[in-house]
Amino acid sequence: MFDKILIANRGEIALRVIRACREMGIRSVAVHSTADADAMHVRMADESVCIGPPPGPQSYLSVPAIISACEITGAQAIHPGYGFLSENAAFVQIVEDHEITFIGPTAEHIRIMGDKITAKETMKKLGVPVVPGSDGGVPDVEAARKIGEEFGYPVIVKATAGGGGRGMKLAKSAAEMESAFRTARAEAKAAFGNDEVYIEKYLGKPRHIEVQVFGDGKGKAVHLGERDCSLQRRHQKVFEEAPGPAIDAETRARIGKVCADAVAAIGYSGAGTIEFLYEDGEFYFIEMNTRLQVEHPVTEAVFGVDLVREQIRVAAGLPMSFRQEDLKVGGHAIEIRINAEKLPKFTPSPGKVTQYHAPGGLGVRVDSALYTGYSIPPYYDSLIGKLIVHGRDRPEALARLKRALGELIVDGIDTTVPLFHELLDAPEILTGDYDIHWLETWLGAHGEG
Ligand code: MV4
Repeated sequence: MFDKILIANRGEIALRVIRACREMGIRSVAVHSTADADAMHVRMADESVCIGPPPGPQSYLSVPAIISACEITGAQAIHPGYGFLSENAAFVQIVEDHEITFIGPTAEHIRIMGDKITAKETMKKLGVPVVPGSDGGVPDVEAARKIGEEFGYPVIVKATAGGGGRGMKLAKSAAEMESAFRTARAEAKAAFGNDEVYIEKYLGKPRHIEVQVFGDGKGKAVHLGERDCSLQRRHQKVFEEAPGPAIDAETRARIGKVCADAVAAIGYSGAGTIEFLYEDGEFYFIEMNTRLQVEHPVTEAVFGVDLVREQIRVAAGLPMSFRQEDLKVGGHAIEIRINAEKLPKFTPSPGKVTQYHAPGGLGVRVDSALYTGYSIPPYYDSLIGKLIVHGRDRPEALARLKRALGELIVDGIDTTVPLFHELLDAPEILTGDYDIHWLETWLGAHGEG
């Protein structure tokens, strides 16, 4: 096992990894920008290294700075958290070239899943159901029109280098195809330096269901059920839950096995998420994320596992500490993301937190790097905390969420907390009857958006 791990991240996820390290008796190294000298992850780590000025590219995204911090401190492994360098195959390659262990999948697996056409092709071959559409890249408008005719409109044009909602264009009819295709290409070229696009049948009102998988890197893998992350605004998740309200035990076991078998077949190592659109009882693969996700705590709550501990174990060459038959859904968990943003337009609201009090009690977890007196810097994303609740069933989790939200105090800045007080009164939230478009429609009707 490693003696020392460097965490190439900040905020709540850096704390999350430090906590796992401490429980495992592993020393932790925080890295930070000059703007983050007072950040909680710096205080909580055993050691810290300042790696540069506030903008991402000069600190948290600076490969030389992070490798140097490892060399200086003698850290044997790097945990990337999410975002920043977590899905950067070139970074992983450099880390390995320095004989440092990357806590995550191989550069090759990251590369495969980072190219959405290759990812889809790989998953299809492995028996994972995919969205009907073009076989790989679509070279020109003529080919795009053929796909449109073959699958029927509406179709969606997606950038292979995109993902997470970036670089997509809808074509509702043949008349819209040329413009959608050309725009998608041009935008993909400008945003990613890669203009390759593919086309899928557009699903009108699916849910976003993602399956948590975990591999040992030696051909064994398990699944830890699904999360329903349909409640999103502008491709940012807002509210996530496990298990999915629309998924029964039999469906979970079936799609879970398909996913676990697929990642086992490629020798995948560590945590991964296989994203699906789910409509009319069918799953359609869209993307795979090769990182620990923001919303991993809802899975941890219902399965009673520590996913970061497992990531560290398999990175160190140890076996996973559970088998598929040990993993049973226990109760229901919900996470809400609290952002430093001002409603109704979700305007970033950095500044000094004059008072902070985290909720507690039975079934409540708060993952946050906030403290009273902390100044939220303007340079990074606006997530300031996650409130995760766990109950025996969904109604209990919802009641607990409402109760915990009432205990939360964040003064001095604007946050998205008031949104959740309102959201928890919406009938569709109470029944679980929502799809990927429900939240934005609801926000529109509530004067927000
Ligand atoms: C789609 C889709 C409908 N049909 N693909 C958006 C994010 C990216 N991961 C995939 N996305 C979508 N792909 C087909 N064939 C609708 C979306 C989509 C969406 C997906 C998940 C959660 C929220 C969403 C909001 C708008 C569109």
